[in-house]
Amino acid sequence: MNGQDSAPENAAEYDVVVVGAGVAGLYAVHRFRRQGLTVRAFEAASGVGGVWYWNRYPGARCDVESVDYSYSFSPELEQEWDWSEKYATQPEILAYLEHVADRFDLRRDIQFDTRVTSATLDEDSLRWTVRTDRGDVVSARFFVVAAGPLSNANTPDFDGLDTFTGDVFHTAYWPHEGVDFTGKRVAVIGTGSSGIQSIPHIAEQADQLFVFQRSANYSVPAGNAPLDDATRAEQKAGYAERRRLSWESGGGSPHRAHPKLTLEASEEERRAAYEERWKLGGVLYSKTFADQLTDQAANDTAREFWEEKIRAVIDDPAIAELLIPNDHAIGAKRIVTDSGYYETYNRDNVHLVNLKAAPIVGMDATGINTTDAHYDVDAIVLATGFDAMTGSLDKLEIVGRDGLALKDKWAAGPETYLGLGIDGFPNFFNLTGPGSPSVLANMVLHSELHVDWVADAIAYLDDRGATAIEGTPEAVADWVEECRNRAEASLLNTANSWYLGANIPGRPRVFMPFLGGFAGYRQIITEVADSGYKGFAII
Ligand code: N01
Repeated sequence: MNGQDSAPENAAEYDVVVVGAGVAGLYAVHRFRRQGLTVRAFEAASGVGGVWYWNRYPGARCDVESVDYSYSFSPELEQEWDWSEKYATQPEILAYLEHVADRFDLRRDIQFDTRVTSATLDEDSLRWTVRTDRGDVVSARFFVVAAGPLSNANTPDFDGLDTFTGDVFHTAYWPHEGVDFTGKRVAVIGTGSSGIQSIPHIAEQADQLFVFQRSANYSVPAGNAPLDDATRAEQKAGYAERRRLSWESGGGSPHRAHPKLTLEASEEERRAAYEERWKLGGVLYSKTFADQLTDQAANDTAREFWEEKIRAVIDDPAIAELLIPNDHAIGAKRIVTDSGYYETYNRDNVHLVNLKAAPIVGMDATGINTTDAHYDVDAIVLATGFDAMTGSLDKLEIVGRDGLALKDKWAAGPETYLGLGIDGFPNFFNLTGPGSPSVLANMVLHSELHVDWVADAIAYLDDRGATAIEGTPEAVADWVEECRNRAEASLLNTANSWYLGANIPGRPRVFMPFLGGFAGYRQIITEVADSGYKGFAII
């Protein structure tokens, strides 16, 4: 590719091509269209939903409250949709996104079962030529990737996996018809969110369940509950205030950290605060106090409280010992939100396999071999996560100025200005990816924030008769440094997590999300827009 790729003369032309019809892609289609732009979205799946289309494993559920994990752009939509539980299940979130697609008539601008394979800049016109695996070639002024930071599943290169004669499933590509494990011996590899959510469900069905754990994780019970009419009515009546608080928060939900720093609070206050967060459920536990993820001594107090709670529900102290992480601060990897995970190890049919003591050597026809045993199983469930943040982008051949491919430009780690601009890639926007709060924030509001920002930038160009917007190298360099400094001040930088690409062999170790909080980030990108896009070249 030479960076001069112009589309054939008969190629369809759009103002915007969007990759993906998940949470961000759906809103992008709606928002850009509302602005009078022509939009074409390409979606590899047969339906809308993105991660919520693919991740159908048993127990899949969001770890942000349903009332918050929903679009804010339409007050009518907020009022008409009824969530049935505090934390929605995958089928309910998918039903919601399907409703949104229908309600706003989005499907007519989405081409399903079509994967974008490349996007190449025509340096003369500054348009993007986009190709798909179905042979489409289209031309777009703006190329917007809404493929999501957690969409490229990671299947480790296990020796002999293809010789296993039983069934192999990946949590991220679960069969739509579901899987019946009744009477089966099942192995689950991986104890991140996907493993921890699915294990209790698989344990209930399977004859025997072997959980292969390489690293223990911190999980906090969801405290999930059905929502009754009164609660729903109260939530709907308070939506405006709830959203205001969310937009002004560190993570995009309306909850505030305790007013004191961890060690300023008395022991009694601290325990009360942890107890309250415990009841709230899940991932918010890592934000009980504002300094919990920057101060190791503060973090230790949260960890001790967590440990006490968890030991109390596991019958066998030796199993508890294995399930309690000893290699990272609590919250430095995303806290898992579970329903009945630790209690599952009290079942007779559940066996924890400690891969730290005996790693997996490989698979054979009948099961899994570790360095000290063979496990005969009928099915293997890979809950082994994602090549996060940049994995899906790498699969798209995105070629900018001078024929430079994005994956080569980012060989040492992703570099952006505000997560929204990349020098050499004018009019290309990657939504909710590296350089933005991304997965550290409520992804629905974050998607709206990014799409609105891009739509406003397009309007700004159009008002001035300009062709393109492009992050300058200086602004990119400054933002990369800003992101690095913030990461270095945080305990999140110290764990071997997918935030750093540490789960994928060969990936450079770079903390990818921006760690300045959702509200802080929103303020920065809003000020940049208001200043006439400082740090961007307007061409
Ligand atoms: O993936 P993960 P995930 N041999 O990377 C293990 C979001 N999400 O799909 O830690 C053996 O967290 C790996 O071990 P280790 C959420 O943001 C949200 O569970 O690398 N084991 C780990 O235990 C989440 O953080 C929800 O030592 C291997 C596991 O596989 C993110 O997605 C639900 C291995 C992978 O855990 C990712 O979660 C689901 C190997 N070769 C996901 N390779 C909600 O609740 C990997 N592992 C909304």
